[in-house]
Amino acid sequence: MAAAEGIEVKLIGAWPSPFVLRARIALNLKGVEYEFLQEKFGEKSELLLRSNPVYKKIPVLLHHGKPICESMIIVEYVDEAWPAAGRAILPADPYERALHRFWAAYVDDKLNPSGAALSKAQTEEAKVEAAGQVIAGLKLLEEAFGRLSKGEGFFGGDDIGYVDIALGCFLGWLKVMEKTSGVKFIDEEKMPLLARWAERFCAHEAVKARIVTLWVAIVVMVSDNDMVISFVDVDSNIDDEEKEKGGKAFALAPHHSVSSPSSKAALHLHQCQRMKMKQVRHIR
Ligand SMILES: N[C@@H](CCC(=O)N[C@@H](CS)C(=O)NCC(=O)O)C(=O)O
Repeated sequence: MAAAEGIEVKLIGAWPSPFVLRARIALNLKGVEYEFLQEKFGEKSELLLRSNPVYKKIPVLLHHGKPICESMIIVEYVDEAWPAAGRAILPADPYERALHRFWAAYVDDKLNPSGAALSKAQTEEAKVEAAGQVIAGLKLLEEAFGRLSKGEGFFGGDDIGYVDIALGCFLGWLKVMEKTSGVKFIDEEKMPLLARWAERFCAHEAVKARIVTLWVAIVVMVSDNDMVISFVDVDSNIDDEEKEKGGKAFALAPHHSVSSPSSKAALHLHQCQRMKMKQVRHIR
């Protein structure tokens, strides 16, 4: 969105961040217009440092210039600041609210560290162990889904709610991890409720455009223990024909490069060139 004077809601973020995605989904659900202030990786803007001096992390929501930090606090803030817009993100009943907060905290405190451990695992043994922890963590959420959804399509009932946002923001990255590890995390047979939920979540109007761009994050293994992650930034203004052709349509922005000698990085870039078309076709 173009920079505009007088927009009362601004979000400091970066599109590949799952935490930023949480704030965007909440704002979308409430139909709140906002200006997206894109941070560059490896650099922190003066505005970010001033707005979140404690953690210095994205996302930060600026409402009339006042900063709100931490993704799930932003989600709650959006729910409370725009109560009349859209459906409530947290349930009204105090006990139900407590349950939803519990499972959202579980995603950040238990599941997310397991995912991080998997992406850092160096040995086959460590990978198997970490992947097992992610799967065990998701199985608990499969059970929780039965309890929270009350037979409807989302953790939040008949629409996206608090736990949906907390967990769903990682679905793009889970796909990336499935590609790199070869492990199917949300298996349709073992976790049928979560598998169907994930499809519904990604297809939801408040999510669709954003999660799709996340899926073109590309991770390439250049050897067993050497991984390079690049992000292919998709410009939403480009037309479909140009997207199909690739090339000009994308700006390749290498983000992480983990222990990659330059020859491997070159190979990686070559693979990216090929993969991005495949990825784009797949998601369209
Ligand atoms: N607990 C935070 C986590 C946010 C977070 O880790 N953001 C990452 C981007 S995905 C970040 O800003 N990293 C920069 C840094 O760690 O310095 C939240 O929920 O908002």
